[in-house]
Amino acid sequence: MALYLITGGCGFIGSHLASALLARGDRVRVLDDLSTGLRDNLLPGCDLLEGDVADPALVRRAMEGVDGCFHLAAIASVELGLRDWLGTHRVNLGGTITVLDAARAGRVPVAYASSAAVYGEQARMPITEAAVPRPLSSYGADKLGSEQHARVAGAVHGVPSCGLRFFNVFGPRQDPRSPYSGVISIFCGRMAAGEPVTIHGDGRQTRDFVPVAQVVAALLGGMRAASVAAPVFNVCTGRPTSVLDLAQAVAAACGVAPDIRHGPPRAGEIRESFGDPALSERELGLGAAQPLAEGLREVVAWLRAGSPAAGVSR
Ligand code: NAD
Ligand code: UD2
Repeated sequence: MALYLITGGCGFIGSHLASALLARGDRVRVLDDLSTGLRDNLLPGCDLLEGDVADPALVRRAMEGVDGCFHLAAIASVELGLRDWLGTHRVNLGGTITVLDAARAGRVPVAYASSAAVYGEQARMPITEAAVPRPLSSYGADKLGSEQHARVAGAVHGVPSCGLRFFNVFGPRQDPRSPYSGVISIFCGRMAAGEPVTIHGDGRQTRDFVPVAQVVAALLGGMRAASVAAPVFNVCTGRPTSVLDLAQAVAAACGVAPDIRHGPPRAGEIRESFGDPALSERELGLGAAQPLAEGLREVVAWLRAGSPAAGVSR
């Protein structure tokens, strides 16, 4: 039985990871400031250290005696990065360096969340890990910075790590009320309530929507693959979906006719994004991801069952 630290363990992805670790008999310690995460997401048996992932003394304490650290705490929004550049940088890059520094003493392996946002706009689809990263957001730049610091942590300080470049993750427990949430939770929340949705721009931009179960499998594989060479992997399905098609698919999952409005495109919007999963399938042992329609039905069922996040405005 191993003990793992999950930073951001009260959040959407972190709480699914905690369930998986507990289910296989491991112990879980969570560090979270509850800024977007929910105390309700903390499973029985998990210890919570409440505080900031960029606080070195707290993170050192959280790291004591652990066999590995899953680092997920971040301000997970491109839009918030645009508004509060320095504040998000402190958490998104500063937090990662704090975690890597705390892992140094015990050479604790770190599997951490990077993002497809590191790629920015790419000419060739699907995007492979060999593409030259060109982030178009401060959020993406901080994720790329996290990867670079992980490389330094391995080469100079002997900290094993693995970076997971999640594409657009979705699933139950993603907050449908937050305007900074992922598009799927916003569309599902609004359509299930009979409300209109707004598409930013013409809706022909594409994304690679990954079910959260696939992300959890990638994190577990990433922990096994962590090394001082600091590898990074795409976590994606290889299947592009336009935002327009997504709106239709969500409407079908909700059993409603879609009421779609169009707003102005987002600043710095990436037009096309879908990844090549071949490397992560080979190296992390990932199987094919669940089909989108099936995953959407699970989100709608969770919302209709009275999700703890529904009704909570943060
Ligand atoms: P989330 O907001 O649900 O989870 C983030 C967690 O981190 C929350 O529990 C929050 O309270 C906590 N947190 C935020 N700032 C903190 C701080 N200063 N100190 C301590 N805890 C703090 O988001 P998520 O979707 O679960 O994202 C998890 C990770 O995956 C993030 O690093 C995010 O950037 C990354 N990621 C997410 C997606 C996606 O589509 N959801 C895609 C790519 C990468
Ligand atoms: C980026 C990253 C993703 C993750 C996320 C964290 C890329 C390709 N993806 O996701 O990996 O790190 O940031 O925030 O960089 N949209 C609408 N209407 C809405 C909401 C969204 O049209 O009400 C559109 C939006 O303009 C975009 C798409 O839906 O084209 C997806 O938006 P998102 O906010 O879910 O995620 P995105 O792509 O910014």
